[in-house]
Amino acid sequence: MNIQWYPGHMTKTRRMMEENISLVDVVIELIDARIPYSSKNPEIDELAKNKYRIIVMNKSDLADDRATEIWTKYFEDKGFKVLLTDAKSGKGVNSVTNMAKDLMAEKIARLKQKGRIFVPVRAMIVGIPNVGKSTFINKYVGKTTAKTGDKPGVTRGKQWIKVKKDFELLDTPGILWPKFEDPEVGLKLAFTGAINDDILDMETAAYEFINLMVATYPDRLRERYNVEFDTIEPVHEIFEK
Ligand SMILES: Nc1nc2c(ncn2[C@@H]2O[C@H](COP(=O)(O)OP(=O)(O)OP(=O)(O)O)[C@@H](O)[C@H]2O)c(=O)[nH]1
Ligand SMILES: [Mg+2]
Repeated sequence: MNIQWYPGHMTKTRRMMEENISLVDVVIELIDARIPYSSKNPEIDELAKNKYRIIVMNKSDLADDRATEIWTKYFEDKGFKVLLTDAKSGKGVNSVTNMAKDLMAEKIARLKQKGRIFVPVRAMIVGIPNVGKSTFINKYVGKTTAKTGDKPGVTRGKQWIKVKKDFELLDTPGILWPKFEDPEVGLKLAFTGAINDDILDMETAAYEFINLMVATYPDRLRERYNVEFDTIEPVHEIFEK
C-alpha cells in the first residue's frame, strides 16, 4: 500500500515557515517517539539550517522506552539537543526553556556586551500533523491558547504565543513532505494518525498494521484488542478476530 498525502495547505504552510524563519533563533521540532524516523520531516533540516535545534520526542508515554533511549542517542550524535516529553500530562515540557536558553547563551551574552538590554528568545514549533504541537504549547504556557484535537490538521495558520516576557513561540500547522520514498514511512504515519483517514483504505491499512504489530509487539496487540492468536496465523484471521 503506497500512501502519499501532501494537500495544498501544506505548501502554503511551508511558504509561511520560510517567510518567518528569519524571526526565530530556535527551531523546536516535535517528532512522534513511537516512529522517530518516519515522523521526522526531512525538509526541516533545510528550512532550519543555521538555527539552534531542539528535537522533542513527544508521546513518549506511548513509546517503547528502550527504543526511545537508542533514538535519543542517535539524534544527539547528530548534534541535536533532545527532549523527551508527554505533552498530554506535561511531563518534560518545561525543560525546553533551559534547553533553548543554553543554546542561546553565547548569542545573548554577545548582544548584551554590545549594549542590548533585552534579548528575547523566539522559537518556531514545527512537526508533522497531530504530533502534539498545540498540546505541547498549551502545557508549556499553562493555559489553553492553541486549539488541539485527535486528528491531523487542527491548527490552521500561524499563531505567536508569548510564553514569558523573554520567550515567544510560533505555533504552526503540521506539515508532511511531497513524497514518501519509503512506503513504510507513509504507513507508519497513517497508523499513528498523521494522515487524514479519508484518503486511506482502512481495511488494507489494518492488515498492514496487524503485520507490523505481530512482528514487533504481538502482546500489545493481544492486550489492546483482547484477542488470542498465534504469530504464524494468517493476517486475515487475526483481523477477523
Ligand atoms: N498520549 C499522548 N497523547 C498526546 C501527547 N501529545 C498530544 N497528544 C494527543 O495527540 C492529539 C493531537 O494533539 P495536537 O496538539 O492537536 O497536535 P498538533 O501537532 O497541534 O496537530 P495539528 O495542529 O493537526 O498539526 C491530541 O488528541 C492530544 O491529546 C502525548 O505526549 N501523549
Ligand atoms: Mg496544532
